[in-house]
Amino acid sequence: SLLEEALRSLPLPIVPAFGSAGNLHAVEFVASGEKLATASAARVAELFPRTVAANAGEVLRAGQALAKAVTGKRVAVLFSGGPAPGGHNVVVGLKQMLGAGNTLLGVQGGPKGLLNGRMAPITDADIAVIRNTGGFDFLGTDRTKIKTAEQFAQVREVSVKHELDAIVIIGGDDSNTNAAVLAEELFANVHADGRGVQVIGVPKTIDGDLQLGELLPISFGFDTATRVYAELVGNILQDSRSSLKYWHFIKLMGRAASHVTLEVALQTKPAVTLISEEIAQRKQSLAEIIEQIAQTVVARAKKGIHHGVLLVPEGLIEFIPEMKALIEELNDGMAQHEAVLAALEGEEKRAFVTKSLSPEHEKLFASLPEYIQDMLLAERDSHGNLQLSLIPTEQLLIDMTKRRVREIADASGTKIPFATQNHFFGYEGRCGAPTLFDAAYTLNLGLTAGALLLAGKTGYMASVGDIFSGGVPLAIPLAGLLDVERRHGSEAVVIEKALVEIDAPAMQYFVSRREAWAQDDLFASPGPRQLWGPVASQLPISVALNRKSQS
Ligand code: FBP
Repeated sequence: SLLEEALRSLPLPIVPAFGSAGNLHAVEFVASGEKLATASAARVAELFPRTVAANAGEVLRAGQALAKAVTGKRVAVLFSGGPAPGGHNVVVGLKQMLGAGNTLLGVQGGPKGLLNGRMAPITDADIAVIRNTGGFDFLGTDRTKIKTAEQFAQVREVSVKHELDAIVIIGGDDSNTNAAVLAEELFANVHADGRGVQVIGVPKTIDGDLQLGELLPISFGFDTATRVYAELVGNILQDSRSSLKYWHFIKLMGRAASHVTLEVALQTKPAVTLISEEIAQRKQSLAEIIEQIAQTVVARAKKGIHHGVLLVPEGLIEFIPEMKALIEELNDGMAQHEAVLAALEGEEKRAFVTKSLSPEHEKLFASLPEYIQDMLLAERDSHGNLQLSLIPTEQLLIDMTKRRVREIADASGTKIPFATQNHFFGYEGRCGAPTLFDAAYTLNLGLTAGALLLAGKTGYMASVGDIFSGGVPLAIPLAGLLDVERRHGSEAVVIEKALVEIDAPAMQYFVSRREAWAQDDLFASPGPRQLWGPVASQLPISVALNRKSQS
């Protein structure tokens, strides 16, 4: 498109440590003085002995320019998990930092493509085409978890066959866990001369749940995706105020965490916004949530307002304590009866599961509409996640609120109009052209990943700190982020998701205003994201608010 053409030539800022666009240089990475470890550090040291010994949990920051140019490296790069705007620019930055003296290979189709050795060199012509464009379509992506001995052997074989010196994994928490595991597996003795394969992760996800304060203020893609959703929600808010007849229930993507929903609420100020983490903290039941929504509908109706917008995070269902307990029991049961369930469908499957549940969960499960029951029984992804984006939570809330509003109307003998529309904004936000923030951030993440490889590092996640004042390339030791949990009776290594913190400034700001937004139409419609002009460099509101309190 014309826009894509214009964006390809858009200049982007480069962090001072790497020089300038026309004169890039690699750097040494030096200890920052900050160390990372989780409560599982001792077990992580047993499971990841070589990377833990080499990296010692130390965060590194860019130092002086490398004294000698590094050449001859062969590096494979892959996307992993859901797409996020800016991914292409990571590849651009990586290619620029590796320069003509090294080879960058693009892995097609994510981790599965790596296992199958599907890769080809990335050329300068490719880079010119993908620069500043949205999507992961250049290489494709998937969600394969690399965990078995057979898969590790496959990666070794592929590394030998393609003479790989390094692998860069662009992904979220699960994918960076993959990166940590591979870094340990491939630490040494992959090639005949005893060399290993370096592995570096790059923090991606629109969900915003890969965060680490100043070290990693936000994952890339969050800014663009929330701006796309905020534009759509803003348009709907204006429509609802114009046509004066609908309540719109909108589910927003973001997996477990409510960062996306909170950010969109801050940008658009709708009548009702549910934040999963707060619901969990207050231990609210589904019935209590419905009561809260119904009371807002009734209060607005009393003022003659028969319209409104409600935002619901896609992960809500897992945060309602009773539903969480039900899902946990279902997860265990489904793992236990995997073979039997695989042969059943529809009514038979629901009946089998219902009778295998404990009495309290049997009742709760039976009370849910079939479309929710079916989604709770759907296959988990290869990381064991419930496929939240497929669960029509917004429809469930509509159905239950309708029932409650009708009861209130009947009891009071009044008429309460409550016409609804449901929406899910998810996939439409993951591949848009990156905002200036995401475009610049990802280019510099790519440069940082490349510089880490040239500096001989492995087992780190690339990051850019101090993004509010020029930016400093950082290396976060992946093993320092790992936790060890027990899942279904065995050990699971995970990077904990960063959830919305209730006492963080962004959440507190929202809490202090939501009552006013509920009572009247005080919405904002931010319009389309801007790539030029006065508001193009605006930061996500939640990131800016939370950062303010740290400075
Ligand atoms: P990751 O970035 O963590 O991979 O996930 C992003 C995401 O968009 C989630 O918000 C959503 O729950 C999920 O992907 C949807 O997955 P899929 O693309 O497999 O339907």
